[in-house]
Amino acid sequence: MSNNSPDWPEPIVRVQSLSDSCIDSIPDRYIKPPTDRPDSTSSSNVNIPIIDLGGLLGTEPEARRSVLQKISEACNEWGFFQVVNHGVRPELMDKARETWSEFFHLPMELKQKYANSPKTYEGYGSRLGVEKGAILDWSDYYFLHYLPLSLKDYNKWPSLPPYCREVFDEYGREVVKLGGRLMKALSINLGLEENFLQNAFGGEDIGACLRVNFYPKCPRPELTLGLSPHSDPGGMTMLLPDNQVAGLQVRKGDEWITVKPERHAFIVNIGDQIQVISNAKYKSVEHRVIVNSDKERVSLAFFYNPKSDIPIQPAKELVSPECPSLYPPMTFDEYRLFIRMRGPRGKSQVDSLKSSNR
Ligand SMILES: O=C(O)CCC(=O)C(=O)O
Repeated sequence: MSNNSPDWPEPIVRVQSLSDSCIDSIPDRYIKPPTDRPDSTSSSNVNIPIIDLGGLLGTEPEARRSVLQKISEACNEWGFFQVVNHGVRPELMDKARETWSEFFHLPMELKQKYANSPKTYEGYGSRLGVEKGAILDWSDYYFLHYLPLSLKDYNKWPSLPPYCREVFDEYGREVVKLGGRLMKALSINLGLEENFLQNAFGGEDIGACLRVNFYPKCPRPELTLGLSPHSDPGGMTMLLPDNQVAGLQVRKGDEWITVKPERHAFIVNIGDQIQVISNAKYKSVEHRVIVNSDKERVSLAFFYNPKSDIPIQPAKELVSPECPSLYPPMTFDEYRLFIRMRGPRGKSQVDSLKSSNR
């Protein structure tokens, strides 16, 4: 998006306000075409893998190997997994989720002070793309930066509820540490030196940001989605889901699998930038969110991203005459502009980067 599109193409409507006023119908803007609507008949018992990271943090080589193996299988088979025993305190996870939930229940005029624009997306938002007339998702969100420090701006973080900045700060620090540990595991599993991905992401200068999603109750959940299918544009996402309400669905072949969150687990997924660096050995996977009529839902998606102005390209170690490089170098800044113009679009964005399409 260019700097000459400083605002949204249409007046912003908060989904939370719609939810309060819609009794048994939803505006046409939120109704998806029939093929994109959730399928109420799917009730699979399958779940994404749940991995105990305890062995990764300890000193026992066999336990470490076994965790690495499970992560490797999950990355190859799903691109998604849950982690428990990950080192982030459960009380901090609960506190962060509760504090954000309180934020979304503040009076609208207080939240509106943080209304965002498509220039940086920081703040309180209700749509992702800037395409005029687009069909919208049934969710509001709050987006903020943790890293690099040059982008971290407390003026753009909420100041209420009291102490929220301290809670969000500690949460960010702890989740960044978890991200660093997972990056090592992924590097080793890709056959790279353990600091490879971290270095390719810019070492200490990575980007880290949070999108808190708020999905209000919806009187016609069968017609809409809380978040349309997309893969995550960044490196890796660590999601803290709602502890009461499921909603995240991951694509597996032609099916959408509803994730059953494990208590105090993070849901981890591979983003487009790791797909690029791994030369598509690992793939970012499409996911979406469904809503329901009797419960709202809150989730915290923490994005662990490359430094935004360095070229991201396949690792030379993973390129050979049999596996030629699939992607040309591109900075994350360039990629993000391209994504944000259009809003969530399944896997079409990363797939269109492939060298052969250019
Ligand atoms: O709410 C969720 O469970 C998933 C959110 C998500 O996919 C995202 O924020 O990118």
